[in-house]
Amino acid sequence: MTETSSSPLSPAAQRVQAALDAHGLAIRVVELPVSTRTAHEAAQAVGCEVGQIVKSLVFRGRHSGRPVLILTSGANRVDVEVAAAQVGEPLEKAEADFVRAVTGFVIGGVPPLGHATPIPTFMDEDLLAYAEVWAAAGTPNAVFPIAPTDLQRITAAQVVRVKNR
Ligand code: 5CA
Repeated sequence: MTETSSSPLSPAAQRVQAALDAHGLAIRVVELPVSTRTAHEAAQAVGCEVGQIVKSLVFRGRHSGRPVLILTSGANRVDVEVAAAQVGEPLEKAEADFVRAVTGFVIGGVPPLGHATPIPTFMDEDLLAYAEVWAAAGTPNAVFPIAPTDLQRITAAQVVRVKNR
């Protein structure tokens, strides 16, 4: 076994590492001594552009009550009307308790995969402009790098436009 990390990951980050491992990707979750709670903090922590940070935003279908995950570039704000048109249902921003119940993770650490329940997933097309992006890995100081094409594949995400133009 080739274990390169120096200290064990926290349990929440381990769940994300296991989900990545299940897809056969040689990606290591990194837990940092600094906060990656926001896209700006995460970009600063790993030394990338804020647009390369993947925000894993949970919305709730207004009619169905079902969760929808929108993986958004850290440079963008989701226009809920634009997103709803592509999802096919009016959306509202989810409450923190709902996010925790459906994903199994707390806000600030919600990852794009490895959730407690399956969540239909959409991905901001702007993420595809980068060779590598960084996503949250279960805690507000854990992240992992991934090619956006791999992220799209392992989350089975539908690529969408999330901003108004
Ligand atoms: N770790 C970072 C970068 S990978 C991260 O998780 N960023 S995030 O954008 O995906 O997660 C924070 C998001 O959670 C915020 O953009 C905001 O949309 C949402 N959020 C923050 N506070 C609340 C809250 N009280 N209730 C619902 N959503 C919230």
